[in-house]
Amino acid sequence: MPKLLQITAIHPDAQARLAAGYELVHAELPQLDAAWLARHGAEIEGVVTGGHLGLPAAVMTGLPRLRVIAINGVGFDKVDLALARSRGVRVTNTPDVLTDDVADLAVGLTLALLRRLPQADAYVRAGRWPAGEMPLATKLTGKRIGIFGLGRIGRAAARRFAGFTDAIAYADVTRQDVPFTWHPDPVALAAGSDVLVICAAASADTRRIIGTPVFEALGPSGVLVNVARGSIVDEPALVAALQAGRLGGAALDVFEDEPNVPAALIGMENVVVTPHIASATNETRRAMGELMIDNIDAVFAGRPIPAAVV
Ligand code: 8YV
Repeated sequence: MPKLLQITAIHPDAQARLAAGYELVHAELPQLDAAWLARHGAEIEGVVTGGHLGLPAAVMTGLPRLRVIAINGVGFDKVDLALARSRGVRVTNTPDVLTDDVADLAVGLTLALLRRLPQADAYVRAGRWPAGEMPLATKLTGKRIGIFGLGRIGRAAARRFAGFTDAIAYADVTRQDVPFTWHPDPVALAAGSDVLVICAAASADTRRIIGTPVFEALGPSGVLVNVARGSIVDEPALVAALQAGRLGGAALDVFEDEPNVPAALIGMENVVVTPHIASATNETRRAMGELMIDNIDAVFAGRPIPAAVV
């Protein structure tokens, strides 16, 4: 049985299937130092990781027999693809099966933020209802929605938001054949949006692309929703814009330095935070795990890989 290094938890059903077909070595990323690699590195033929973790280049280099980096997620921004390619290491991911969940959460976070659902829940639980009604919230229906990144997830989010409004626009590098207004850049998109939803893939091109000019364009009644990657947003600039009241609010599932969320964000009433749960449903995590193992099986069997990045 090939030996795999597993650095992320996967769905229990997928875990059982993985354990039946492979010898598993479990470790956490911080453990994978030079001493660990010197002891175990030569035995490892595959790595099971998450989109949020990827695999540091130093670890990849310390695994001389590595054949596959299997990501239990769609994002591959934390894997050095050029290095993998140069070493003949395949990189696989789990697209499509998580699209619905991520798009669902984009809508859920938007509603949570505008309708103040976390505060409403806390209000009832704290026994405050008998003393009076909550302050009024903000309506979603009819608002102008801007989608930054119209890939699979962005399109799925746009379809969902189309149930709330006719005013949907997007920014992406290329104009697409869709019934939504195209803007070439995120500042122009933000200027015409009440809600800016980040659905783009993380890359060197999108790193911190959502910064002060975008927040200024969104303005004090605009809000930011991020279900993509923390690295796309300039987090210190976001905190500053929210603190100064130059941006109306934010609903965030992803952060620059997970699992660390800036204390300033946690202290704000007009911010909703969730712990990177966009794909975290039983159904979807099971499907991701199955696809991830299909990918690994294909590599070791020499078959075409269902979802190969490299
Ligand atoms: C997960 C993700 O949090 O798909 C991605 O890129 O970030 C998420 O689905 C993670 O990959 C689960 O392992």
